[in-house]
Amino acid sequence: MAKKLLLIHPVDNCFRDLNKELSVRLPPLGLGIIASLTPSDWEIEILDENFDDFVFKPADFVGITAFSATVVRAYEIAAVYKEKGIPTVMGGIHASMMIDEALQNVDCVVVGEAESIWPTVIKDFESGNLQKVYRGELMDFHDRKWPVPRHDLFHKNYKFRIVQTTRGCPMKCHYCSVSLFNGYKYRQRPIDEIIDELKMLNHRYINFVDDNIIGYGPAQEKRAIELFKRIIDENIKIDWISHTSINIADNEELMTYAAKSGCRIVFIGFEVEKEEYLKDINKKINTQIKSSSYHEIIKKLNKHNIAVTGGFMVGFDFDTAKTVDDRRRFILKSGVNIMGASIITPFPGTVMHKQFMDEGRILKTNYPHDWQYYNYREVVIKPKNMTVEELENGILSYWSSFFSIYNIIRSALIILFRSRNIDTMLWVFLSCVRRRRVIKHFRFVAHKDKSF
Ligand code: B12
Repeated sequence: MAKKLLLIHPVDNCFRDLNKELSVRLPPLGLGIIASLTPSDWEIEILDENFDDFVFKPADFVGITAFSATVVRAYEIAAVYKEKGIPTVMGGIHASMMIDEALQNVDCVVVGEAESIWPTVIKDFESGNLQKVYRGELMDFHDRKWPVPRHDLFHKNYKFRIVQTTRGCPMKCHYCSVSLFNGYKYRQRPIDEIIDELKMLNHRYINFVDDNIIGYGPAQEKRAIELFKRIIDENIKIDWISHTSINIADNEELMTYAAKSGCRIVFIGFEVEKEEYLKDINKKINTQIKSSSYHEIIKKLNKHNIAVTGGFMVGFDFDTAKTVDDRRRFILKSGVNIMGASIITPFPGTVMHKQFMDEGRILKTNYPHDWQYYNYREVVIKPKNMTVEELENGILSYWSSFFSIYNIIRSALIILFRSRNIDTMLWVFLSCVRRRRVIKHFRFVAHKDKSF
């Protein structure tokens, strides 16, 4: 009889009861890749808590993925299998950074990217020789075929399909764990492979889950243009969103082809509004331009029919209650179409985590229980120049001002005026409405706050 691999995507306790149809959710691509690397004589199922309530399902081997925010739930599920004597393996960013902690909860940990090592894990499992830790290499995807993720195993009700075209980031922003995990080299998938995957998916809505789809220099921007042109030439009709860096607005050709290939929204990490602050957090890519031109960048993209989700952060050591409020005003004035506001969060493995730990300024250290608060929405550190309450109130004020009904309508009208395109306006309007719902839900769950 075929052996069964059960792959589990846990969802953090705060979000489990949110409306299951919400399009802010995305399929667990890592598990789709693990499935595609597993020999064909295995039966594979993905249990996805975004849609299905967890019930025990028999399996020979159980693989679980987790971010820090979802790891508590992941360990709860692992305990169920441990009790039944079914072997468990965990991978993903959290377990990779917290190997010893994970090993207290699962039998085996795959550290880093799994493509190079998963076949060995399966072989060892089959021969009864499963090791405790396996380390994946950072593969160069240029000269090898990526396994096409098993998109067919994801829940059909996801609005977006996800595709990754690059991995790695040469930047060393203090708060981010991406380069630690995916390396400093920007690795690009062959365009032919991406085009084949898009054709196979044959789905309208695509989220390219790259950290920066346009890359970090002229050659990489050229490659992005090539990708967008191929999407157009092959007549692949998609609406897509992705993360990008600020320099997209310096390249007219890039914006033109991105828009023509179906780009609807780009997420740009602006983070903070002053050059000295950007230097402080080592966000080098943004210091190349003046933050006073953030609004020009947004305007340019909007004129190309591309909406901008602006990512901003609060809670740095240079922040006071006043600078936090100044940033809020700056955001409202910047003309950003959708706002992503986060409280700084020292994720495991980052420079920031070490620094805060050394200074004894992490408030939530009852690990693993407290990892669930590491979600960018809750205060887990002791701020330097303000109280925890001031920081909490700060982020609440960002949400209630940006996602007020008045401001959502204002944002929709701004982009309509700039793009003269009703579709683009609707993307902004609906994204803001969805974010408002998520934040409202969060405020209620975390703060029992029904207002707003
Ligand atoms: C897409 C994405 C999302 C999607 C979710 C996608 C999903 N369900 O998996 C959405 C938008 C919902 C999301 C939400 C959040 N995200 Co997010 N997200 C990403 C992003 C941009 C890409 C992830 C991805 O799909 N990568 C591609 C896949 C192929 O890589 P992978 O998952 O790492 O899988 C590989 C390996 O890890 C391994 N692997 C993974 N799982 C398993 C399991 C087993 C058994 C094995 C063997 C191997 C294995 O194999 C895979 C192939 O090599 C990353 C940034 C990044 N570069 O990773 C941030 C990132 C993972 N997110 C992050 C965070 C903080 C969040 C949020 C907490 C905050 C927020 N923005 O609201 C929430 C938490 C979600 C929740 N509460 O449930 C952080 C995580 C830091 C940390 N230590 O936890 C990251 C690194 C971004 C960052 N710079 O801070 N996110």
